[in-house]
Amino acid sequence: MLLCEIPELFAQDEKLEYLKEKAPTLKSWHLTVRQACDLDLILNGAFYPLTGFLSKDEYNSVCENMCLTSGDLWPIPINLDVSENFADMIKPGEEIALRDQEGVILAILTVEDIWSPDKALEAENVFGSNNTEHPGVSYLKHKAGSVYVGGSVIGVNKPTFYDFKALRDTPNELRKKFNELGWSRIVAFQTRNPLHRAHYELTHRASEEFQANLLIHPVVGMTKPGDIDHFTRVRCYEAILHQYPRSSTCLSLLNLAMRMAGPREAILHGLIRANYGCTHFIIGRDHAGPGLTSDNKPFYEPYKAQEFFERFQDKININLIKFKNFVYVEDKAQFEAINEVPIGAKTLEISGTELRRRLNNDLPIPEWFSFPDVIRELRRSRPPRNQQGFTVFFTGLSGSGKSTIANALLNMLLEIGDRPVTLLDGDIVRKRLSSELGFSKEHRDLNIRRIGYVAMEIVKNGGIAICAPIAPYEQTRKAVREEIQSFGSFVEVYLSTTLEVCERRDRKGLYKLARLGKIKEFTGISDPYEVPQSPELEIDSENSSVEHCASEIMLKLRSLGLLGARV
Ligand code: PPS
Repeated sequence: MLLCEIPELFAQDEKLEYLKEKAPTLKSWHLTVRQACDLDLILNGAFYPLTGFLSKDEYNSVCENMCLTSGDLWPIPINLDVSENFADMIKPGEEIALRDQEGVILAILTVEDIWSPDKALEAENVFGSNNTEHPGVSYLKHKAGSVYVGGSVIGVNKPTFYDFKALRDTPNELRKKFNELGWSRIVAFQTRNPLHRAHYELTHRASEEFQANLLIHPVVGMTKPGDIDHFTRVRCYEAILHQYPRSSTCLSLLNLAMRMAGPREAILHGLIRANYGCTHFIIGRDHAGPGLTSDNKPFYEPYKAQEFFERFQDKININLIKFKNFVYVEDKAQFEAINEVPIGAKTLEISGTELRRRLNNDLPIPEWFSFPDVIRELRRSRPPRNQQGFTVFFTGLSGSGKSTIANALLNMLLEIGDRPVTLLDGDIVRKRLSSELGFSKEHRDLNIRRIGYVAMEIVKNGGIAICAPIAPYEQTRKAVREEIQSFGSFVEVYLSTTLEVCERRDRKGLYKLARLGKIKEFTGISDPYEVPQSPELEIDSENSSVEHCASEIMLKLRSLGLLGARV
């Protein structure tokens, strides 16, 4: 039986012309990366039956009962979160233009309602947790705007992608491809990681056991912070595609923004793959799970996603294929599901953390674990830690010694000369990057975010960024840390030199003016400084020389493996 087309939400012909004329006159919302992914999948039918961003009633129904107001199963709220400022500018019934980061108008949304969600309740319902160690909860609480806007959308421009164009398919493009190939049984494999031999075995077996063609369908939208970037992963997938039977395997990329919501997300993944025309869907041990809490407890119990999926199976138009974890059985020189391993047999496993450790330290990775071509790609994009970029982020009161020590560190690292080094000193940044900003909380945060952004770009490209602002707020420092850690290490150095000492030094005479009330909002005097909760290093510069402080930092960097053994 041929697969039919799934409804897309793009305007056509005259209506399209009319909307293109009208769109530039509307108020605009610039989509975040996550919203751009969501909109893409709403418009192209991957999120069918959604017709827009959820309205308030639908949102409540999805959060509480996992269904839309129509009764259709839908597990994850897909919301347009905006700032309070923007929300104040719009009203129900109004049309707004949704633009991508470059300003291209992708769609028009007709505002149905505007409301402030109860995020704690949403987190509990959707993620089963309010713990911000969960990346989905953290995004919800720290990144998502505080107001949601619901309403239907109509597409005016298709999003453009310049990478791996040939591998990006909409549901209808893939359905057409399956029809042309004569595929009617298709098993989809969802992944946000490179494929190693265990994944290869599992997918191969699923396809053989269920006599189904295989769709390798990796997520290239947003995955868990810290994951391997999709460029590297797709090169890895391409590198091993030839291992699969060519006539029954297909690789296609999915522009999904994952929430890491485990069981609920497994259902979303199943619904999406059904929309893509697949008949079977593989779910393993910890599907879309974010891993462990800091107390080593899993956010979701092993195989919980499988159980959950089974409960709703009759409402999902795709068959579940359950798999146990695969381990390598040494005596048999092959992979087996953990429950089928002969008693007493020696098994081998390499966890994601262990793999990262080996890549970071340039250690061997055995061939039973992965394919040489995959490892080559991974090593290319993730050089050992002592060749990666990193950030040293100083924080402390004015006069605590940040600039002086940062400058000494800069010179010590330049002397080594193996990576480019940039110093983003507080004063200099305020002249060159943030000259229009003052010292309110909002402006300080913006200043630190800018520094963080530049540092992230430096680290991404293999350089060393030394940042030396006051950075008085813990939450902002944490946000910058998270952003940078996706690309390299973040070493926070807290200069704990006391206010008394800083004030006694008063090298710039600012404390005096602050005490006289001539400088307002002065950190430590009339503005807060939040002490870092877990910096990598704490230094009190009162009784130490600059050389000593800088060499302490060098020792720390060495102990973290960030400096080569012989430098
Ligand atoms: S922040 O909070 O991180 O944005 O501050 P930062 O950009 O590092 O501050 C840079 C320098 O500005 C001087 N200065 C003040 N500091 C704190 N509070 C107030 N109100 C203020 N006004 C001016 C101060 O010299 C900072 O430099 P350092 O090197 O810390 O002395």
